[in-house]
Amino acid sequence: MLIKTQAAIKESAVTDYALYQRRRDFLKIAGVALTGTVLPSIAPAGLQLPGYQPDPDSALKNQLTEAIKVTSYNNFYELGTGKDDPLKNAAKLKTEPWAITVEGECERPGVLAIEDLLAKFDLQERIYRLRCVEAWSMVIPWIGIELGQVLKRFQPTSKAKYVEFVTLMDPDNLPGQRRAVLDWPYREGLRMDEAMHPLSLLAVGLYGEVLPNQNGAPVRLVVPWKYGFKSIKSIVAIRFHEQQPATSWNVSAPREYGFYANVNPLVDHPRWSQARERKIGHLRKTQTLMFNGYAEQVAELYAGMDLRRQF
Ligand SMILES: Nc1nc2c(c(=O)[nH]1)N[C@H]1C(S)=C(S)[C@@H](COP(=O)(O)O)O[C@H]1N2
Ligand SMILES: [Mo]
Repeated sequence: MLIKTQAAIKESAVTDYALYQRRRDFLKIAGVALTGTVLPSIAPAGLQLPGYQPDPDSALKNQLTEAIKVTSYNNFYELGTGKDDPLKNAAKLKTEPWAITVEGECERPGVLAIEDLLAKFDLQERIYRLRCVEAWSMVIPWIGIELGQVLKRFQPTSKAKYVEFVTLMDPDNLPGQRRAVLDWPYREGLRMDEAMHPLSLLAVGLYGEVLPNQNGAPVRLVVPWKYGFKSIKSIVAIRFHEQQPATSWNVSAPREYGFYANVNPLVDHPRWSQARERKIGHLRKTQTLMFNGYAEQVAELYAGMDLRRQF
């Protein structure tokens, strides 16, 4: 791992996609290994990202949140409840070795090592807005694999109506898990059609680099039309279910955090409005968009549902 200098940290503070792209091209030409050179963060030392398809056409490419904010203002309760705790405690997350157990309602249950995930699936860059339930948002160039492509390999049966995701349980190392802030391990879930939707991503990197620990290394979910808490970090298990699985936030405060958690400016959180949000790095608040701006792609998944009741 390279030691980051102040200069390297400043250089990472790019907001403009073209600048980010030019810097990457320059590093490639200069033959610099990209991993660990740009982000001011603790990234797993051993992992390397193979080439990926960049996403220069995204309508969000000129709205990227600064890399330094993406990697230093986080929600990752296993590493502490303060926004700056995950970066401070990042080294406490042990990511090597890492594998995901896939089980439940599928023909071919198995264990997927992170190295195999990187070697066997096509990596893509996807610029997505992530909207936290706390009414702030970021725009992040993720690198990952379509979740559906991975799930298909395990051949879910016709009984598989839902899929559950589980975060690493390691209270000896993860300070947050020694306190009962949440029902550990962190668990999340999706309906099968949501999981198979091409927008759903298993992310392994961001800003051209291996995922930093504080952002959920080595592999996390990104479901851009749902509140951030659905995008579970540091996944060790995926389970197919016939029934809707229990999820950590829904168990801890069912009136505040529903199973669906679709971004919806018309349905307020019991303690605050969801109509507006603060883009991190901006002063003025902006209007929150239905399904976080992805309505055209995903609204049909919820046709006929009462989104006030099934929030
Ligand atoms: N395991 C785990 N996953 C998690 C969380 C968490 O505390 N633990 N926080 C969630 C919340 S509330 C948000 S907003 C996003 C934040 O992702 P980021 O820190 O990469 O921006 O991660 C989500 N995934
Ligand atoms: Mo969140």
